Amino acid sequence: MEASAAVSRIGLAGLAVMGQNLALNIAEKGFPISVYNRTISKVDETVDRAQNEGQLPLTGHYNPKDFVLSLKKPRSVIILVKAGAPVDQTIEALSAHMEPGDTIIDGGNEWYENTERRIIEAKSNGLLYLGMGVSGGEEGARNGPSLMPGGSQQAYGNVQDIMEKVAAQVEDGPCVTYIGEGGSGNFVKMVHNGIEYGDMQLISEAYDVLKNVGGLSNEELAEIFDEWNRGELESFLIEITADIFKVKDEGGEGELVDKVLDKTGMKGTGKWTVQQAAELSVAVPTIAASLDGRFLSGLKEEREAASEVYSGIVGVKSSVDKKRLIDDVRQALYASKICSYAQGMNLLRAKSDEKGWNLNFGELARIWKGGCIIRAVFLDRIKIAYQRNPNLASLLVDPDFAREMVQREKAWRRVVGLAIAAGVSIPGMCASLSYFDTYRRARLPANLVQAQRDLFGAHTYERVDRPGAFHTEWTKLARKSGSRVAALK
Ligand code: NBP
Repeated sequence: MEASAAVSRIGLAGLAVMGQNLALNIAEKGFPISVYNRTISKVDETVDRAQNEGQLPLTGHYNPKDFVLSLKKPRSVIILVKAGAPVDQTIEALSAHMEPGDTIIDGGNEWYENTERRIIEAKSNGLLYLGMGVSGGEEGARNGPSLMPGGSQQAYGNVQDIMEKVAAQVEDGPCVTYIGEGGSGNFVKMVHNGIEYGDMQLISEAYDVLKNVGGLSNEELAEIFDEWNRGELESFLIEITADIFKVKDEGGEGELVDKVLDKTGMKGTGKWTVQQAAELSVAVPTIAASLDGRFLSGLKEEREAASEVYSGIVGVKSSVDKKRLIDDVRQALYASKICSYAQGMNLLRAKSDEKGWNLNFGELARIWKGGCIIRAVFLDRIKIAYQRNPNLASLLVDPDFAREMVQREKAWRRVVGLAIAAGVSIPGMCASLSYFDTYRRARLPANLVQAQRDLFGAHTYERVDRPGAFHTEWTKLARKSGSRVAALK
């Protein structure tokens, strides 16, 4: 075990799934690293792995002091522990041994306001701080994640060379960029996760329609998803979905996917995304539908009871042309996905405006092209859309995406119509289609809502034909004209 010689370029504290793999990745890229974990068996485990995976330059430490003193100055320490209080406790333990100019980098899925608080606390001790979103799970951490560092730009400068080597690499560079000040890195990662919820929900709906309206087998589904992964939908989530359909149940008949309980877990970043959207008055109906989908999936016993109550409802079964349905679902999935990304990007824009983060949306799309769970070929098109117009009001009005929406609109409506008639719930696709139809219409029935508000609350309304705020005695006038109508009869 290394004693206190300052040999390592960087340190990492917190050696669960993410920390262990990121530490090995950093070591493999040639940066000597020190590691530490509260429970010391994980230190030994990581050191063993470093030996077994190629004698990597990684040294383990059993206490915060030795760990911190083993780092070259200015010191940079990545923390990868459970978000919340464990991060505060880890910072306290480590910062006791750190000096002004040293940096703390929290790589967890942290609430952005916690990061903003810690930036201020760190500053009062002369320390620099980064809140860095890390996406890609275990595999990404080991072989190349997407990294979203926000906070002190000086701190980023100290580790930029490491991060650029460690991140996933795509044709237009490493999947990392300095995101912005404050908690922007955590906020961007949170919205990334919200978009991920939306993608997973939409894919599960495509599966539901193909299976329960189209009657496709798991074998056919595997083939279709493999095929989709060679076209515009090419992405990590489509690829792994194809793989899932191929796995047989080793403990019984058929495929394993049919034996998995239909109850989705979650850790909270999707919920935060929807809460933030509500705070900022930004519509994110597809992401919200995916969150609701997870809530409802949790009511397994209630749903089973309700299915008995409504056992008579079988939906309208019509004969479907399988080939056409498959192609329609592909188009519906793509169009729904564009709406979901438009919502996520607009949420980021609203927060960026509020906080003055000056987020670069094209760069965000670029660093999501590799390493992370939502990595997809389609992100390149989002990058290009924002490069073409950084002030784009919505992806839906980018000329290329608008053309694609028009091309897919009919197929999308056919899928939604068929699913609704058959009684197959597709909340994400419906939410996306309604979002699209609402956004593209110059006139909405909001005139009636305004009139109602003015009638019962004197909230006033604006007119389409002249400026100003107006109030009308709706009830009085209605009664008067009502009696006039009666008199005419
Ligand atoms: P976990 O979120 O499961 O946390 C386990 C780690 O936290 C262990 O190292 C544990 O130490 C440490 N820890 C806890 Br719990 N309480 C502590 C305390 N009071 N003081 C010091 N250490 C404490 O680990 P993870 O799944 O690797 O995730 C790490 C972070 O990365 C989280 O914020 C997570 O949300 C985020 N993330 C995870 C993934 C993923 O796929 N898992 C993906 C992207 C981001 P111990 O060993 O002593 O108990």
